[in-house]
Amino acid sequence: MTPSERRAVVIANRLPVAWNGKKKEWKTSPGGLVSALTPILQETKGVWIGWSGVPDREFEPFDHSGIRQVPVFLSQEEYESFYVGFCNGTLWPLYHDAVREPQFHRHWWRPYRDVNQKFAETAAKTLTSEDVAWVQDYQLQLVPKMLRELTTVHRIGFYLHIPFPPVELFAKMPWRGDVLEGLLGADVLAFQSRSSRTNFSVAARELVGARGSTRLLEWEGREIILQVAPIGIDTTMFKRHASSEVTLATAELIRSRLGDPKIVVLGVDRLDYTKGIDLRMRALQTLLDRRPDLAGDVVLVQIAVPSREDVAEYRKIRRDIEGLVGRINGDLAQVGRPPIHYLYRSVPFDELIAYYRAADVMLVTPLRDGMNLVAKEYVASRYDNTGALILSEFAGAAEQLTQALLVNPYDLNGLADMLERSVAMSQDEQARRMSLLRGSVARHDVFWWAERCLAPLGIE
Ligand code: ADQ
Repeated sequence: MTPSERRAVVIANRLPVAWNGKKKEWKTSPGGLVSALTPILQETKGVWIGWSGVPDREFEPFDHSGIRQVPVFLSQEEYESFYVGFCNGTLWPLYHDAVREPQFHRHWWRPYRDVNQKFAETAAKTLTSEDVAWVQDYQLQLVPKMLRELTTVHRIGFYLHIPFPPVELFAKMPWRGDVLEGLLGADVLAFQSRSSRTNFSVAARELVGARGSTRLLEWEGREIILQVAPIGIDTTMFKRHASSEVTLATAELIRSRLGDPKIVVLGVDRLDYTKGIDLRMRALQTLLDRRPDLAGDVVLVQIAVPSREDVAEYRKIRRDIEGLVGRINGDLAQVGRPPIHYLYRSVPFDELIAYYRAADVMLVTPLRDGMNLVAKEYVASRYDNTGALILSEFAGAAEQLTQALLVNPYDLNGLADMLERSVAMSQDEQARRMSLLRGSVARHDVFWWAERCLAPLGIE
């Protein structure tokens, strides 16, 4: 069998389609991962295994966009303990530098293990010894080992979309050995950044006795490749939409609705405590306190997508941020000219790109982020080399986007300084930095990423 004939079987927490209960149909979920993998899965007659997103509801396997979709059933109870509990209450904060206290509960761990087993068993029914299994993300870290026990699949790959934490933090997790052994079941483990790969290698050597280096580990008589494969976006598609007349007209309209300020600063994030939304608002406040002459000239638009509202910490961060917006606007607004415009909603793709076009400065300030695609989407939309990107050093993207204005988001004065610098940045400096950034984002797009991940698994 040649590499191009090998079937790729993606195993992810969610299917690439979502069930619309009213219309009783499946709709493709937008996103880079789906658009990158769709052609590969179509060509190789691949399969996607994942949860439908609807608890307590059985769905039969079906075909969508030329791809076989195999839904995994999750009960409401499993959704709460596996997904809301262990995935989002334990792993998410632990893997993001414990910026919130991770909760360690045995009654969440057991369902995590059982749900991983269920995914592995569903996949095992489909996988043949010629296939490649490609497991995605932190929800399914035990699946590689389980697949090795249940199948004779050609190769097993795993991709971690979020950071892998330093061993000092990871070591706190009572089930650290099970998680490491689960991951070491893969042939190739891929990470967003060099630091995540190093952290994993150290943890595997120190905590379960794997041998080897940052790039190659030996475990139970097998070799495991550790790869760095930063995820990218479909840059051509972003450029095309960003330069359309409709987008440019919408961008103008956005600026005029904001009162035609001199500088529009933009933040776009899922509303998550890892994204540093509060810190960027406080930095703006610091800047306006320091430079009252900028009031009215500089406005921040923050678009926050509702996220994980079933998790208590997320309801709290929403309240905190909305309180902060109220306080800052209360302190600093002139009538009709608030310094912060806050939108709590998901905006359609076309409108999102118009915001990227309307923004002079993009503020991306996560406390920790696997990659951060928003930073790359902004860069890809600045086809005319205008605009400035302020980027946290703690986003995976900072390893690639070295021409951004890199900041430590915890340093409020430093962040305010950088904001001040960005609003005054000359056209020449903007163009020099942006053209280098655009080159980097275009070279490492989502198709480059998919190829980089799949080639060592035997798919070309
Ligand atoms: P996320 O934490 O969700 O992803 P990010 O990489 O920024 O973070 O991706 C968010 C996506 O949602 C972007 O494509 C963006 O366009 C979209 N989006 C954000 N706000 C939006 C809004 N208001 N309206 C509409 N769309 C919006 C996780 C990891 C990241 C990693 C990705 C991919 O946490 O570190 O980069 O997976 O691997």
